[in-house]
Amino acid sequence: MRSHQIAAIPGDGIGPEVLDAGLAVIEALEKDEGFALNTIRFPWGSEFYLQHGRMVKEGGIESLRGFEAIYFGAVGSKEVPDHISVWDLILPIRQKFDQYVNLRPMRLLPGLTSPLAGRGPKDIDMVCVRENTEGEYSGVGGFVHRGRPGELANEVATFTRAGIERLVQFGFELARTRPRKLVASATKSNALRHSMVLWDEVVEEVAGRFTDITLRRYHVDALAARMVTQPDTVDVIVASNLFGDILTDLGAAISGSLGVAPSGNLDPTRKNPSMFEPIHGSAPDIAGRGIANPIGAVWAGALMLEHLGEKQAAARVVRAIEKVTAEGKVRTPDLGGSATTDDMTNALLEAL
Ligand code: GGG
Repeated sequence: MRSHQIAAIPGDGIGPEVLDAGLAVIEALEKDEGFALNTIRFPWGSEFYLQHGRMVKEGGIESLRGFEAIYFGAVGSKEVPDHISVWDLILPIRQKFDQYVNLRPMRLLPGLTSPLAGRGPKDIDMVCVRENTEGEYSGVGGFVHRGRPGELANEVATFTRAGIERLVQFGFELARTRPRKLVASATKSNALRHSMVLWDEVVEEVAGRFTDITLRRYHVDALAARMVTQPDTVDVIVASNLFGDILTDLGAAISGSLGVAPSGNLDPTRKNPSMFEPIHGSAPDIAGRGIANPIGAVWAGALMLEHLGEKQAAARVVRAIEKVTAEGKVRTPDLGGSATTDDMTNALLEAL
């Protein structure tokens, strides 16, 4: 029996509800597939902050180092400013463990309806390779003259050649495994004349090493429009932290719902644990009502299984998701139905 050490951080809002669903689906496969998750839960998040004045206990993030993977729910609540909760929990984990790739598949699952008229699963099948440790979310910047009339704030987008290169390299390698062999680079080098000029230069250099892959360069605004008007022409996207964050919400929306989209925060070198989470946030408006769609978290669980080397189990989870969406009998409210989180979880367990 193969054993995997997992840190589960359910977090805020609907995070615990969808993470429980994801763990139930994975655990249902354990015996059959010959592995066991040894999962330790960490109660970190906004409630922890209200009790202790911090989102994570002192030394807590470092204590995750010994785990093979981190399975994360969501962060954000009305009680804690978002820039504190995000910068005390999720972004430090990504930076500390050098999870420089944020892998975000955006795929219209069978049976789901895209808001784009006439588009089906063959048209919407993209994956974003989002830079995850630097760029616009480097955390560099500050306030001057705080609270005074001349108050000033700056946020310094920080790009390194090495950071761009390793990210783009991952994107091209991924494109090699996909049938269309296309990479779209999200740039904005007409207006961002330093950082995005470096981005473009490094992308061109990396592209030169992948003559079997076609590179297309788009300004990010044009790429956003193309994802709506011609999604079938977009395959692998390489993007900076902020651009990738925005494009993937768009990609999830055209795939039917933010509730179904997964992500993996990867350290491809495997020196540090990688982290898997749905891309959606804590959705305080529906938290506690038992109606959150667990598919994003379950699919993120499949990405985690794949990362752990449990490829057959991962494929079974994805097939179960596809079966349930294709059948169309169980739909949570984000997909236009009235099913609960438990209904969807049970349908996925049944499909397994
Ligand atoms: N499960 C993802 C989550 O809680 N996201 C909150 C958020 O806004 N994160 C910022 C980011 O993904 O960069």
